[in-house]
Formats: sequence, C-alpha cells, structure tokens
Amino acid sequence: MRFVMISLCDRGNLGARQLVARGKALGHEMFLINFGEYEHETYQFSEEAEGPERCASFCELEELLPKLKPDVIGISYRSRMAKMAFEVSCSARTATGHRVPIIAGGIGATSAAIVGPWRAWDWANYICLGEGDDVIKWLLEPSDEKFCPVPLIERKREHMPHRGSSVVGPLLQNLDDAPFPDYTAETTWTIVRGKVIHPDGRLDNDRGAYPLLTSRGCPRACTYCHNSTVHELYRGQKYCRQRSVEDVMTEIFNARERWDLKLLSIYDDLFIANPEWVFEFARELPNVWPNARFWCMTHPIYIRADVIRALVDVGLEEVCLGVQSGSDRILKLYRRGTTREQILEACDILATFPLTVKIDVISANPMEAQEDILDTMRLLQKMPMRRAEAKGTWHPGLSRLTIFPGSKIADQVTQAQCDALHNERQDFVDGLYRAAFIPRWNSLDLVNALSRWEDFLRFRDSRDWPADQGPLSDEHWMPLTTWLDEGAPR
Ligand code: B12
Ligand code: SF4
Repeated sequence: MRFVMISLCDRGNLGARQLVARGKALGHEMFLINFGEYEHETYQFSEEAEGPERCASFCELEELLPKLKPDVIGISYRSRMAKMAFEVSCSARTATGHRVPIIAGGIGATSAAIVGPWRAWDWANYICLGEGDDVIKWLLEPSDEKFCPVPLIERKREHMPHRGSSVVGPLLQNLDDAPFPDYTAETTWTIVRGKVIHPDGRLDNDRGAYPLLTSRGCPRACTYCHNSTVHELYRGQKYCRQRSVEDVMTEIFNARERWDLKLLSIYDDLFIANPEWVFEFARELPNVWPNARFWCMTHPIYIRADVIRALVDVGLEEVCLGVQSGSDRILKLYRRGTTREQILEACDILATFPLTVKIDVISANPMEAQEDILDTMRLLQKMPMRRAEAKGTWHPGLSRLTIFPGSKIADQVTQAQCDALHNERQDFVDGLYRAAFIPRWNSLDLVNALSRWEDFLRFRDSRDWPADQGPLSDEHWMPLTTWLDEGAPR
C-alpha cells in the first residue's frame, strides 16, 4: 500500500509521524507532506492567510500528490485547521481523480467529526476518533477483504469498534510498541508559502530542540482541554500510559546521533505526574546525554521539591506551570483540581530553583466576572517573582480562551462569546497581567490599576501616540506602558 499523510500547519506532528513510522514498519510505502508550518515565534499558521502564496501551495500539493500515487490519503489536523482540512481534501480529490479514499484523523477530527461547520463527516471517507495506531494497521492491511474506497464504517463493521458513525481507535496499551516518530528526509515534503522543501529531515524548529513525548494522556480532564473530550471517548479505560525509561533513552540516544541537539522539549501533558518514573528518568538521562537541557509542562498539584530537584540536577531549565486563573470559582469551573493556595505553594517551591518559570493564564473568558479577573491579578501579585529571594526568571504565558468543539466547556460557552471579548478592554487586562511580571512595575498596585479602565482611557485619549503597528508591536502597547511608567495616574 502507498499511504500519503498530510499534516496541516504543523511540521512537528508527532502523532502523524508515528503513524508514518508504523506503516513503514509494517512494510508499506509511507509518505509525509507537511502542508504549511506553525511559526513558533509569532504563533502564526503559514498557510492561513489568503493570497498568491497560499494558492501556490495548493498548486504544489496538487502537482505532488499524483506523483506519489497514493492508495490512501490521511489528513492529520487540529481544530484550528478544520476548514483547511476540508480545502486540502478537495485539492487531494481533484489531484487524484476522485479515486483515492481520504481518512481524517488527529485532534481536529476527534473534536469535530460530526459537529461543527467543517466537520470531517462531510468530506472524509473515514474518520478516526482518538488514537490512530491500530486504525492505520487496519487501513493498510484489511484482513478479510480487499481494500476498497468505501466508508470504513461499512466495510469493517464486524471488527471495528464504533462510536456514532466514526471509528474509535483503540488505545495503544504498551507505548513502547509505538515506533519513534519518522523524520526520513526522502519520504518527507514540506510545502510552505508556495515553496516545496524536499528531501526534508528537519525537526519542527530550527533551534535544535527535539520534541519528546514520554507518555500519552493526562490524569486530569480540565473542561477547556482536549483531554476532557478524550476522557469521554475512552471512559473506563486506562488512558494515562507511560513509556519505559529505557525506550525513552533509546529515542534520545538515536536523536543525538542524528541531530546536533541543543534541547529537549518534553511535550507530555503532565511529565511530572509519576515521581518514581521521573526519578528513574533523572538517573538514566546523564548516561545518554551528560549535559542535557530540557523543559516540560507541569500542574501545581504535582510540584514537589524532590522531583524538581532531581530534574534540575540533570538539566531541567524551564517549566511551564498551568495556573490558568487566580479565582477559585473559575478554577472549579475549569475542573483544574487546584486552589489559589496550592498554586502559591507550587510557586514557592519553584522559586527555590534557578528555573525559567512560565505561568500559563487563560484570559478572555466570558464566564469571568470582574472579581475573578481581579483575583487573578491578586494571585499574580503574590507570586514569588516579586520577592528578592526568588530564584529564576518568571514570565507570563497568556492565552485567550478557545473553545474546542467536543470539550466540556463547549456546553457552557461558545467561541463567538469569547470572540466578542477580543477588544481593547481585553488588551488592557492582558497587558496588566503581563505587567505583573515586569520588575519595574513591582511597586505598583496592579489590582487597583486593573479596576481603573476609565482612568486609562482618559490618559490614552489625552496624548498623541505613534501609529499602532498591531498587537505584536511596542507601539500598540505604548499607551499602557507609559501609563504604568507614570504610576497609573487618575
Ligand atoms: C506538542 C504539542 C504542541 C507543540 C507542537 C510541536 C510538535 N513538535 O508536535 C506546540 C507547542 C508547538 C503546540 C502548539 C499548538 N498547540 Co498544541 N499540543 C501539543 C500536545 C501537548 C501534544 C501533541 C502530540 O504530539 N500528541 C501525541 C500524539 C501521539 O497524539 P496525536 O497528535 O493526537 O496523534 C494521535 C491521534 O490523534 C491520531 N492521529 C493523528 N493524526 C492522524 C491522522 C490520521 C489519518 C489518523 C488515522 C489518525 C491520526 O493518531 C495518533 C497516534 O495515536 C497536545 C496535547 C496532546 N496531549 O495531544 C497539544 C494540543 C494538540 N495543542 C493544542 C493547541 C490549541 C495548540 C495551539 C493552537 C496553541 C496556540 N494557541 O498557538 C498551537 C497550534 C500548533 C499547530 N501547529 O497546530 C490543543 C489542540 C486542541 C484542538 N482541539 O485542536 C492540544 C490538544 C492541547 C489541549 N490542551 O487541548 N502544541
Ligand atoms: S492538566 Fe493540562 S493537559 Fe491535563 S487536562 Fe488539564 S489542561 Fe489538559
């Protein structure tokens, strides 16, 4: 079989790369096309903006696909790329004379297979919900009948588990059975802004950071997170799984043989949730990488001094701490499983280490009242970064609430309600959250400043400012930074 996997605006795409590797291990001809990239610095998606470059990318895709002669095409995407998935499927059908079946997979397909304006149900022959490891095998090796381009759900009724009208991929129980993600240059093409890069054996960034996953799943199911969807999908099953330390070390060793690695980006949802595993990881890492550097994501209830110490000793440089809100009411609503007190305790532990700490906060939530927003600022102002004895560098990781179809929070609030908050008032709130991390404003009472939007407006309107160059520019933030520099006058 010849399988072409198309990944949308994500050159990293560890899931898609694992499936490509799996197909190859089964003896099939597997190809990966990265249609577009995600720009880590600006958080932009290369093929999102309309224009001639985007059209050229689609032309390149239509030229490349027939040359690869696929028997099946897979499209792997996240929710944000749902419309693009539809567009790419149209291109793929045109390019292959409508003869090649298409399977939709990945987090986007899982979230919105049968709901939403760009649901996969309308354009894909098959939809894989959840994990694709076994689904790929079934696709490539239909056991009892010849492969044919009719919906998988009909063709495989006898031996496929079902949910609604789509296939739920069984959970891979032993993660050591998954091959390492495939980065073979010869079988990988990247199409970005109308240009084709081939052969392409690059990682998803140019900083020498290797993306590593040591586990799948998360013990928590926060309402805004994709895990709330997946927990539902696999209710009653063992969803949190971890690879053996030995398997992880082999992957790191191989990666170091191939690339000049500078850093490991450990993308597990909750890398530190299992302390015994972490201690073993910390014991073994120096054997494959004596002066490793790495970062990982964390949740306040799993922060323990002994765990962080073990990791810092072998190269942990940065943690991303999911705080999300400083309001106990909102934390409950998100089902975060933490309180303000626990967050502060975790921060106090982190402040004893020379780490870079990124504090993730969600803003622009329509369910927040002014008091919840003030509570978040109160929490930020209590964080150790404002104390002289705190070690490390602290900075904000601010995201506006996004509603993914299928997540628990989607029952309570819509994306349109969130979008309605994306105005200059929200810029003011976000700007002040960020200000809490800037030492020169340490002496300011930012909770008070946050309550004085009208004062800020009067200040802003009383002066001339340089032309606004957009939210990534200094000019955009100049009125707010000047207001703060001048002590937030009334
Ligand atoms: C790593 C990661 C990143 C990295 C990506 C870099 C990289 N090298 O991969 C970075 C930090 C850059 C990133 C950025 C973003 N991310 Co992110 N990220 C993740 C994370 C933590 C892991 C993804 C992963 O590798 N999973 C492991 C693999 C094995 O699983 P998988 O990809 O789901 O693949 C399996 C199945 O989906 C399926 N499958 C996948 N593709 C296909 C295709 C076919 C044909 C088939 C049959 C099956 C199939 O089979 C695979 C194996 O079982 C997830 C959380 C998570 N646990 O998944 C969030 C997650 C994917 N990210 C998310 C988001 C929102 C983003 C951003 C939009 C954030 C932002 N505002 O900028 C950007 C978008 C980036 C982009 N290019 O689209 C959301 C997506 C939600 C959604 N519904 O779309 C997630 C789920 C986090 C969350 N809490 O909800 N992210
Ligand atoms: S702890 Fe993080 S990864 Fe886990 S469910 Fe909550 S937000 Fe998602």
